[in-house]
Order: sequence, then structure tokens, then C-alpha cells
Amino acid sequence: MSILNILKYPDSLLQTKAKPVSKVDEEIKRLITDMAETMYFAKGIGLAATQVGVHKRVAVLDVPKDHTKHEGKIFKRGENLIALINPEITDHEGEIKYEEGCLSIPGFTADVKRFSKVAVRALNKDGNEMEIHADGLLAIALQHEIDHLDGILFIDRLSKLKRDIIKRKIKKAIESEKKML
Ligand code: GNR
Ligand code: NI
Repeated sequence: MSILNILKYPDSLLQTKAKPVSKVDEEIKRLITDMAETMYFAKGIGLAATQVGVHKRVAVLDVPKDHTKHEGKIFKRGENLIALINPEITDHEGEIKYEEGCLSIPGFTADVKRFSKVAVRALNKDGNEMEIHADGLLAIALQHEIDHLDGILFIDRLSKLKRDIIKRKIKKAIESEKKML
């Protein structure tokens, strides 16, 4: 097991479109294990291979269920772990705006418009086909991770005005970080 380095915006590798996985072999299983460990270490709810510089269509997610609905039971990491290989949105409905963050753009969030429900078809880590029907935060996170595999960040989904404003803020933050060193 290893913790991988997460690429940060404006690293241009984050704009790479990932290639489909042709065979779910030991290398892909190892990648999934390392990505899950990295996601938990970074306290994220999802991670795409693109974010660790591997341009293969692989993502992991662990979206906590609303534990107010599960009284007395606290969310344990690993319980909702999903690994997706070659994920595709096969159906969608509705619209939702949600304040998104990203491990590749730490410290910044913005309201992003997404489908409120999605059906996603993918292979699991055993190479078997599966379909997930999701709403709520899981639906949002699935779309966010599939975007990464297409080289798209949440800031790319904002209006030009909002995107320019957030990009300027990120640039400023990076510059002041550099001065601190
Ligand atoms: O940890 C994450 N939280 C999150 C919150 C709202 C919408 C999307 C996300 S995904 C993000 C982890 C990440 O950057 N995955 O690519
Ligand atoms: Ni992200």
C-alpha cells in the first residue's frame, strides 16, 4: 500500500483525458488499493486516477450515508467504498446545485450544477459489470470523478465570469504561499 501524490491545479496533467482500461489485472487492483488509501489519507469522498497522474479510467468513491438516518451508527471509512473502472453515465435526470470542493484545488469551493440523479455503468475491481443508480451526494461525486477522467475540473463547469474570479483567487493564494517559503 502506498499514499500517492495528488496533482494540484494548475498542473496541466489534470486536463488529460484518461484511456479506457482493457484488462482488470493486478496492476489495476494495486492502483485501486493505493487510490483508496490516498483518498482516506486526504479525507476525500472520491478520487480519480487522473489526480494521481495515472491516465486510466479508474475512480474510487466513499460517500458517507447520512448518518442522522442511521442513529447510533457512525460512518466508518471503507463501508461505502466503490471502485469504478471505465465508468459511463447511461441515464440522468433533474438538476441540482451543490457546493463542490476538490482535492486538486484545496481550499476552494463553488456551486456547481449537476444532474440530480444518474445511472452509471462500470466494471468493479473484479472486472464484473455493474450499474449504480445514485442521487444526492453520491450522484454529484460520480459526475465529479467522471469529469476528472475527461480532464475536466469543477471550475470548468462555472460560468466564464465565476471561473475567471475563482482562477484569479487561486492564483493569488498560490503566489502568497510561494512568498511564505
Ligand atoms: O472530497 C471531495 N468532496 C466533494 C464534495 C463535493 C463535491 C465533490 C467532491 S469530490 C472531492 C474529492 C475529489 O476531489 N475527487 O475528485
Ligand atoms: Ni476532484
